[in-house]
Amino acid sequence: MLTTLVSLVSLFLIPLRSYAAPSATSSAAPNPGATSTASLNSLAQSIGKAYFGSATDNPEFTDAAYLAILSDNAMFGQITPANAWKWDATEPEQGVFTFTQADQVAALAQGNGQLIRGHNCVWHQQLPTWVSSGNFTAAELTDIMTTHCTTILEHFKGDTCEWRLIAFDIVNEPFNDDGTFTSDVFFNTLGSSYIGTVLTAARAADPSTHLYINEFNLEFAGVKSTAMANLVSSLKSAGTPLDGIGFESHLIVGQVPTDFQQQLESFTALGVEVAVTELDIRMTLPVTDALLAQQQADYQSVVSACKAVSGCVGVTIWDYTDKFSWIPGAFAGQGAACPWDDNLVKKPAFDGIVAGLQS
Ligand code: 9MR
Repeated sequence: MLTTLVSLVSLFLIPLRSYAAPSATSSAAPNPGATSTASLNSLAQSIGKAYFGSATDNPEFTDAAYLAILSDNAMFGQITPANAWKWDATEPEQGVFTFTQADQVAALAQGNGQLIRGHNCVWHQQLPTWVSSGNFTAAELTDIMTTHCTTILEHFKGDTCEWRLIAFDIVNEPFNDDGTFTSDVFFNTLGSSYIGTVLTAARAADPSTHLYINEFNLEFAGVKSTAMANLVSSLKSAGTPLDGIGFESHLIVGQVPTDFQQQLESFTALGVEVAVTELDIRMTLPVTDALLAQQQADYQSVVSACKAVSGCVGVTIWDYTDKFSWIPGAFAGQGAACPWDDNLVKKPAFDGIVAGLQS
């Protein structure tokens, strides 16, 4: 009896709760959405880019509405596995390679006719402790690192798969913001030579995918981008295989660097291609119409910077929807960084991307 009463009361409470106290994000009227019906990848390819893409992650594949949008290859011609190809996911124990999750992303891309950007071989995060705390000698760690990357690259290389692995972030985030090398097990054991070593091993394993170093805060001139430029120059003059530099582009609404395009050009001048690899533009919540309008302008300026540089091959957003964005989990009080909202509805930022590809 009591249970029935509680259920009855809850039946009335649930609708009441959903209408009470509208959140600040949806105060008087709903925020404006996008108006364009364009398809981003088709548009990007029509102006000579290789793709417009999105990151994705395996737990999201159970969301049918999400997956339907992601799988539209006119909208997204490329996907990046946000987590499934990382070291902790693919070699959790030394010599034990697990490709179940990674293969799911590959199969999705293949089924959809989408390119993949591999992400990543060597990074100081999401690194199993058997690597980071193994106290290996330089020779041992060199072998561990090259075995890991060679195995991953050989597993996924284009020769053996129908889908195309267009690029691979071989080295991820090697620098601190002050331009010094990140103090991780690779740098601490091997010095900066680990970068050339792993790039060389990657080329041998898969001669066709484009080998990248991927980094954040290169989008404006400063000590970090200078350090990266010096690294590119020294790798190039040593004949080390290196094809591209990834500009992650985790940006803030109203603070897109004005020299973004010059930064892209300064790297293509060194003989590498560039790509915008992890674009999102976050805001301090709550969402307002003014912030959405600024975000629209910001997406447009990033995308038009890539458009203007012929060596900028494509743009990848770091998941397309706020529903699965990493931002709220990493930056308290911030979010709404993606072009689609939590309900998979296109935001004004979408129109900004379209305008950036068209203008
Ligand atoms: O999107 C990824 C998130 O799900 C992980 O929790 C996080 C762990 O650091 O990594 C995220 O992706 C990162 C990418 O691999 C490298 N550049 C920064 C991205 C955001 O942290």
